[in-house]
Amino acid sequence: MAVDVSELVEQAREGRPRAVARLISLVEGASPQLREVMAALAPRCGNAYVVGLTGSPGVGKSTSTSALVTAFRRAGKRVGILAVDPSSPFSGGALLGDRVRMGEHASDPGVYIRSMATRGHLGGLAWAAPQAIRVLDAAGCDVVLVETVGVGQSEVEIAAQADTSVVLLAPGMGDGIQAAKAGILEIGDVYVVNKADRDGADATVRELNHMLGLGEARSPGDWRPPIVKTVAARSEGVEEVMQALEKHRAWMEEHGVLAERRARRAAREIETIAVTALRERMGELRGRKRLGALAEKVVGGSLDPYAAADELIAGVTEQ
Ligand SMILES: Nc1nc2c(ncn2[C@@H]2O[C@H](COP(=O)(O)OP(=O)(O)OP(=O)(O)O)[C@@H](O)[C@H]2O)c(=O)[nH]1
Ligand SMILES: [Mg+2]
Repeated sequence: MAVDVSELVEQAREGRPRAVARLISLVEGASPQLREVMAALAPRCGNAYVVGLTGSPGVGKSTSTSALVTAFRRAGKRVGILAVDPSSPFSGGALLGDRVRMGEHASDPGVYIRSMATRGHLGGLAWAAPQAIRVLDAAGCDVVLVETVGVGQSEVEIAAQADTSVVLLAPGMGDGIQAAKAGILEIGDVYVVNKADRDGADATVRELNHMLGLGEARSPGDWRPPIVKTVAARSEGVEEVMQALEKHRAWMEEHGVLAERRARRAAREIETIAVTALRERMGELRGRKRLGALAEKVVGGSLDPYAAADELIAGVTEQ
């Protein structure tokens, strides 16, 4: 059913949660009206500070997010929370858990909470999350917190979409430093060792510190990711995380890194949308046997594969 997009955008800007929810649903459902939505949102985007939180399942991302929301709210900020589940086509399960952990914010008009499943989308996480972030940004959120379960590639993807990436670890999970080897050492701007009430937190901090120091020598002025110990369940250490975020943001602004990251993010977003559109169009051509016809010519020797590929590309871009 067609929706009055400009009215929805207007209502979202006034901070009406149902309008924000509707807009994100249009994004999630890859609505044909998406172009219209994005065109209407564009002039209102660019104000939100986007913080990504990643880490293994159960490390305490939602609990930490909730504690951070409390801190940001105390500072008078409007906050959007996007819980992205890259492994599931349904977000119901994650949502239920988060309702419990984020319950205290559910009735706060200055907070939007949204779960999002990205599997099954062409382009997946890289495509869907930035669009939802834009909705929250345009709706006047000063901060958008994006929680993603760390399953390999998704960590890297979400880090690419955030202004600041927070990587969470917990002691005694065994896989913490293993995960670090798998690439999180490159993506964290701030590291949090949560569940510091448990044995082994200091060892995890030491190990992480050691691994972070192994990289090549940094030049003065480079960002050295801090490691913060927290007990998110008791809101301990959350002030330190807030300070680390503030410092990182200030450092990025001072060194032009924030603008650089945002430009890179936009470039990647454009590329993803273009590639997704091309792939869709390619699929249509395949459906219309265009590819099959070209393949027969190549088999028969009347066309070489390069010329056939050129023809296919021409078919993709022609309207
Ligand atoms: N002991 C202890 N438990 C904690 C702490 N923080 C969170 N927990 C508990 O750890 C469990 C998982 O916390 P969540 O915040 O749901 O973790 P998550 O990373 O969001 O989990 P997924 O979204 O399922 O990947 C919950 O039972 C929390 O109560 C902490 O600092 N100490
Ligand atoms: Mg969670």
